[in-house]
Amino acid sequence: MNDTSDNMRSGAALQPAAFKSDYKPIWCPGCGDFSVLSAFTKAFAMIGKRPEQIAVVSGIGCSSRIPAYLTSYGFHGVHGRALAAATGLKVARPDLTVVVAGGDGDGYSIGGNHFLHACRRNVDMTYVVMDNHVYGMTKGQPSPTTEPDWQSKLSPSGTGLRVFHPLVVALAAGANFVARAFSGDPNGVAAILAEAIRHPGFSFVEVLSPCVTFRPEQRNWKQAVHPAPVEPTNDPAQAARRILTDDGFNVGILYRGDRMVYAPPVGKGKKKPADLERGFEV
Ligand SMILES: Cc1ncc(C[n+]2csc(CCOP(=O)(O)OP(=O)(O)O)c2C)c(N)n1
Ligand code: SF4
Repeated sequence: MNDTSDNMRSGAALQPAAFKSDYKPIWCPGCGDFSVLSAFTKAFAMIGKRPEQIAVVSGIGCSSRIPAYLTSYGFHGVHGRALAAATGLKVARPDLTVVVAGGDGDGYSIGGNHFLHACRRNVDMTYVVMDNHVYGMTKGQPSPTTEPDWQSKLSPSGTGLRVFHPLVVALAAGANFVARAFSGDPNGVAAILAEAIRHPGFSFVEVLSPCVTFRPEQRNWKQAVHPAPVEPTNDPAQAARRILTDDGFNVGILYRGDRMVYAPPVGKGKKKPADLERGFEV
C-alpha cells in the first residue's frame, strides 16, 4: 500500500491520490476505463474510508485489471466469478467495503448466473460493470450487450441477437440500487458510486465506458448521454418500465430499494481452514 501521505498517518480524510497504486495502467490511450479508475479513487475519498477498509474484487478482462491500479485490498480472480468471490468475502468480513468490478463479457456472459444470484441475495456490496458492448481483452468479439447489427471481422453480418438489458435484469432479480453512469464524466461516476456504496444491499452501477480500439464509434457516447429526466423511484416495476423505454443513455440513479440485506451472522460455529480440510479427508 502507498502509505506516504500525511493524511494517512494522521487519520484525516484521504485525498483520491491516496487510493492510486504505483502501477501504470496498460489500457489503450483513450480507453474509458481510465476515467472509471479516477472515479473509484474519488468515490473512496468521498466515503471517508481508508484503503485497508476497502476490497475491490474483479474477474478477467481489460476492465477487470482495475484492482491492480488501486491502493486497497484487491482480488483479480477468475473470468466471470468475481461476484462469487466477493460474496464470500463480504459474508466473512462484513466490516469491509466490498466493490466488484469488471466488463460486460465477464459479468453478463460467463458470469451471468452469478449476476442474477448476487442481485437476489442482496449482500451489501457494489457491482460496477464497465460496459463497452464488446470483449476488449480478447480482441473484439460481440458480448451480450452488443447491438445485433454491429459488424466486425468476427461478426461480419452482425449477431442478429437481441441485446441483454442488465439494468432491467438486475431489477427483476432483486438488486437494491440501480444506476447508469458514463465514464466521460468521472465526477458524475464518483458521486453515483459513493451513493451506491452507501446504499445498503446489492448496488449495481452500469458505467458506459468506451472501448476506443474495437468500438471507436463509442467516442460519440459523449454527445448521446444525458441526465435521467426523472427522480429515482423505489418501485422496481416503474424503474424497469422507464429503462426499457429510454434510449439507453439516461444517466443517473434510477432505482433505490429497501429490501432486507442478507447478512448471515459471522463467528457462530466458525471453523478453521484445518477443520474444513479434515472434512474432505478420505
Ligand atoms: C474461463 C475463461 N474463458 C475465456 C477467457 C478469455 N477471456 C478473457 S477476458 C474475456 C472477455 C473480456 O470482456 P469484458 O468482460 O467485456 O471486458 P473488457 O476486456 O471489454 O473490459 C474473455 C472471453 C478466460 N480468460 N477465461
Ligand atoms: S481493448 Fe478496448 S477495453 Fe481494452 S484497454 Fe483497449 S480500449 Fe480499453
